[in-house]
Amino acid sequence: LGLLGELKRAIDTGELVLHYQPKVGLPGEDVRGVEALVRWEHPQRGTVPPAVFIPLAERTPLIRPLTRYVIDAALQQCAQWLAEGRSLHVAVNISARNLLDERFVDDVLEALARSQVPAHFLELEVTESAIMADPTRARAILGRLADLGITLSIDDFGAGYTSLAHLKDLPVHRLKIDRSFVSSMATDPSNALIVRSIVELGHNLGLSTVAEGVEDQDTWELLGRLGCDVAQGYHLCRPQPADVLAAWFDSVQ
Ligand code: G
Ligand code: G
Ligand code: NA
Ligand code: MN
Repeated sequence: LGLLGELKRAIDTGELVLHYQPKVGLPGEDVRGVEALVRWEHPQRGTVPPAVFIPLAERTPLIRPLTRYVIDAALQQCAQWLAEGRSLHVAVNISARNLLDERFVDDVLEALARSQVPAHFLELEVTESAIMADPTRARAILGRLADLGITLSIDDFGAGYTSLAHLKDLPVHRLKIDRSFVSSMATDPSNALIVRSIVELGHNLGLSTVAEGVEDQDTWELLGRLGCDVAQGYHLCRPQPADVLAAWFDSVQ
């Protein structure tokens, strides 16, 4: 079996596991939700990072069952948190190919029905490049997802090339500022200026802003001064399995 064949098997055997990274509101430090990040616990190769197998799956129809698996697992975890009294929104990354698939909205609806989780607890993160692959079609599918009450974020914002003309017409709710600007903004004034401009652009368009890749306290404080709404990064918490995160949730409550 090649890696792709093994991946196909891995979806059924439970070798794909989700880690979750908290998203924290600024400046109050309230936990808003988590981003689900998939990992492949391969019996021989060890942990295979998503940067290796997601691009592989994205070039094939396998990305559909893979994304379905991730959405299902994330919503099951969300349901468990809700049952424990933790009101956490869960964000899942989706691929360009998911967004171009006629069946994607139905796949999401079925996963919501299986989990019994209300749609507004689900967030989908889509990169700029996935949207720009076919902006008209992306707008239509994102519109249907938004109508269901799902929160939509543009991931890695600023790193791609979303035209502002498209941005103002997209039915999205959040901009996630690319971590290439965020992680060095405390020491690099031009990156701080870019982050500030994206926060203002987002707010002017009625979108909330999320900074990813927050790695130190200076960056956290600067983001607060710039009016950024939410932060995510190693400074706050690394992506971890849900059982490990439980202790972190208790420690910040
Ligand atoms: O978690 P990590 O930094 O290794 O993730 C690397 C990349 O893989 C990121 O761009 C992230 O968005 C992507 N990724 C992680 N999990 C998923 C997933 O479930 N689906 C998709 N499409 N991408 C994912
Ligand atoms: O492309 P996407 O934004 O989905 O990527 C999320 C990835 O970023 C995850 O794989 C996660 O492991 C990684 N990540 C999360 N926080 C930080 C951080 O503070 N610094 C860096 N360098 N990477 C981070
Ligand atoms: Na993401
Ligand atoms: Mn991102």
